[in-house]
Amino acid sequence: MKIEQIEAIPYSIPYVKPLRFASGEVHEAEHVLIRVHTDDGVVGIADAPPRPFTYGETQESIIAVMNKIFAPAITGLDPLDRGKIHQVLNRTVNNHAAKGSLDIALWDIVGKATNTSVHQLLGGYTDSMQVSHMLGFKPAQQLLEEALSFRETYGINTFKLKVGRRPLSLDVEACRVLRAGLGADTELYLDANRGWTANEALEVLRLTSDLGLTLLEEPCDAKEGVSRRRLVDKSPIPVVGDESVPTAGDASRELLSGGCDAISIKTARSGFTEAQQILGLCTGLGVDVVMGNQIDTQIGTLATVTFGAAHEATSRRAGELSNFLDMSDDLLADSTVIRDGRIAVRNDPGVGASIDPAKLERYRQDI
Ligand code: MUC
Ligand code: MG
Repeated sequence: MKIEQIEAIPYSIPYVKPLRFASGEVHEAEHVLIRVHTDDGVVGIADAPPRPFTYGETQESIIAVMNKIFAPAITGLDPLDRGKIHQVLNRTVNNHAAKGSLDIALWDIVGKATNTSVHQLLGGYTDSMQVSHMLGFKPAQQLLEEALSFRETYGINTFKLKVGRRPLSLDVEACRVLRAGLGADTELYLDANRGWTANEALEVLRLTSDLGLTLLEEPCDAKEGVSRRRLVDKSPIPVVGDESVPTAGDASRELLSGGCDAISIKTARSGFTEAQQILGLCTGLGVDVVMGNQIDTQIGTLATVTFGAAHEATSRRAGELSNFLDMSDDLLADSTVIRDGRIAVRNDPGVGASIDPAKLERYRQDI
C-alpha cells in the first residue's frame, strides 16, 4: 500500500456562541479536514484545529505545511511504515496540529486496512469515556445556568472553568457560585491558559481552598520556570501542563523540572503515536493525565474518545469531550451522542469518522 495523495481542506462552521478564555476566543471552527488517500482505495481521515494563540498554527499554515512539505515528503511511502513517516515529519519542528492530524489519519488507515477499530489497536481498555465540559468566560450566574443545563441534558457532572487574565475576584466569584449551585458532588477544576502569575495562582488557590477544586491547568507560562516550580511545590492540588507539553520531550522537561505534576494529553496536537509516548512517560512517573480538548469538532472528539478509552490511565478521569456542543454543525455523518455523561467508542474499522458529503460541500472554503 502506498500514500497517493493528501488533501488538506479548509472549512468553517459557525459557533452557536463564542468560547472565550485567557489566551483567546473562538467564533467559528475554522479547521482543516485531512484526507490521506492510498493506492488501494483506503482513505484516512482526521481533523486539524488551528490554535494560532496557542501554537502559532493557522488554517493557512496547516494547509501550506501539508501541501509544500509533508505531502511531497511522504507521498509514495507505505502508510503502515509510520516510524519512517514520523522520522520524515519530525525533520520539521512544531506544526503540532498538522502532524497530529496526519498521525491520526495514518492510524485510521491501519485500522481500515486491518478491519479493526483503532480503539482496539491502541489498547481497547473500555467502551466509553466520561465527559467533562469546559466553561468559557461568562458572568458567574450564566456559568451556573450552563453547567446546570448540561448536567440536566447530558448528565455531565465534571466542569473545567476557564480563568485568568481578568480581575481575580471574578474568577473566585465564578468558583463560589458554581460550587454553591452545583453542590459538593460535582467535580470542578480550573484552566488559566497562562493568564496568571504564579503568585496570582497561589492567591486564587488560597481564596478557593474550601471549594474542593481538583486540578489547576497551565496557570502561568512554563518559561517562568522558577516561579512555576514554586507554585507546583506550594499548590495543594495537581498543576496540569497543557500548552507547555505538546510533545513527549516537552512533557519530560516539565515533569522532571517540577513545572507541573499532571499532564493534559490532546490527540489533536500529539496524534495517537506521540500521545502514547506521553502516556507511557506519565505512567512510569506515576503522574495523572487528563484527556484535553483543543476545541475539537466531533471528528476530533471521536479521536480523543478512541485514544482515551483505549487505556486505563486516560479513561480514569472525565475527558474534555463536549466543546463540539458550542458549534452549530459538524462534518461527521452520524452525530456524537452524550448520554448519562458518557460518549461511547465506535467499533467501526479505523477511528470511525465518516464525513457527510453535503456538509463538506456546504462548509468547505476552497471551492
Ligand atoms: C484548553 O484546555 O486550553 C483553549 C486553547 C486550546 O488550544 O485549547 C483550549 C482548551
Ligand atoms: Mg488548557
